[in-house]
Amino acid sequence: MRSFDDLVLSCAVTGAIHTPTMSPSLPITPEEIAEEAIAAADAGANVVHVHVRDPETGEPVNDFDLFDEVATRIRKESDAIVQPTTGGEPSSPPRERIGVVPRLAPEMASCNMGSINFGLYPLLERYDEFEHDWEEPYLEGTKDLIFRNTFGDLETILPVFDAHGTKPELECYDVGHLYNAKHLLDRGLLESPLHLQFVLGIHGGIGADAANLTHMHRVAEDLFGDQYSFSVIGAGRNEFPLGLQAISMGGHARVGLEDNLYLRKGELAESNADLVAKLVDLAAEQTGREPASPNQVREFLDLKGPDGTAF
Ligand code: KMH
Ligand code: ZN
Repeated sequence: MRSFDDLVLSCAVTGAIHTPTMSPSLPITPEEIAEEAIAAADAGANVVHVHVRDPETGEPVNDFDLFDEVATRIRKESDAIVQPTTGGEPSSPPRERIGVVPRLAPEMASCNMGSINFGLYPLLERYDEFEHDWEEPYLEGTKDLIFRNTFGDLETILPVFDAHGTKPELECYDVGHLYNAKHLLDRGLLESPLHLQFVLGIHGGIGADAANLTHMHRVAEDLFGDQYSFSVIGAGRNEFPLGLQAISMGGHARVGLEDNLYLRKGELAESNADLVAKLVDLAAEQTGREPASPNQVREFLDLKGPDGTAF
C-alpha cells in the first residue's frame, strides 16, 4: 500500500440509493447538491462525489447538463476535487453512464469494477408510504437489477477515462473485483498506482464487517504491493466503524448521505457536513490523522488539476 499520512476524505452527497422520503436532508436540486458539497468541503472533505437527480421529483438521472451545473457551482466556491459518478442511475448501461467524462473531463470519476446484484428493496420495509410515485417501484425494481459493468463495458469505458486524463476511482464491491482490477492492469487498461474504493455492505456485494475489510486489504496487498491506495465505503450504520478501521490501517474513507443517512443510531444527519465533521473528529482523536488539502490529494493521486477540466 502507498502510504500517505494525511487523509483522502471523500463525501458522497446524494447518490442514487436513498430516496427523498427517507430523509429531508437528501439534496435534490443542482443548487442543493452543490451547496451540500461545498459545505462538506468546508468541513474537511477534499473529494466530493456527485450524482444528479430530477430537480422536481428527486429521481436519480444521468443528465449531463445537471452534472455540469453542479460541478460548475462547486468549482466557483471550492477547490475540492469534484468526482462525478459513472455508476449513475444504476439500471442504465455503462456506455451511457460514461458520458459524464467527455462532458466534464473531470480530474477523477468513479469506475465500478464488476457487475453485481444491487438490492435496495430491503429499504422498503422501513417506510409505510412514499412522497413520490417513482420511489416504491424504483426500490422494488432492484430485486431484478443487475448493476452492469462487464469486461466488455470496462474495455470500452476505461480508454475514455484515459483520453480525458480522468483518474478512475475503482469501486470494488467484492474480492473478485480486486482480481478484475488486476486483470485490467495486466492488460494495460489501467495504470499504476491504483486508487481503490472498497465498498462494503451493498446488498449483493461483500458484507460490511471488519474481517472482510481486513481480507480485501490483504488481497490488495498481494495483488498490487505498494502500487495502490485504498479508501472504504461502509453502507449505512457501518460507515463510521469501517471508516475508522480503514483510517487506522493507513487507508482513507468516504462518508455522505449517498451511503448513510444517520449521524448516530436513530438520529438522521441534518447535512453531509455533519457526517464529515464527525469522521474528522473521530479520526483525529483515535488516529491523529487529519484530512489533506485538495492540492495535497491531487499530488498524491497524480491528478491533472482543476484547470484541466471542462467546467
Ligand atoms: N454507490 C456506492 C455504493 C458510483 O457512484 O459509481 C458506490 C458508488 C459507485 O458511489
Ligand atoms: Zn456514487
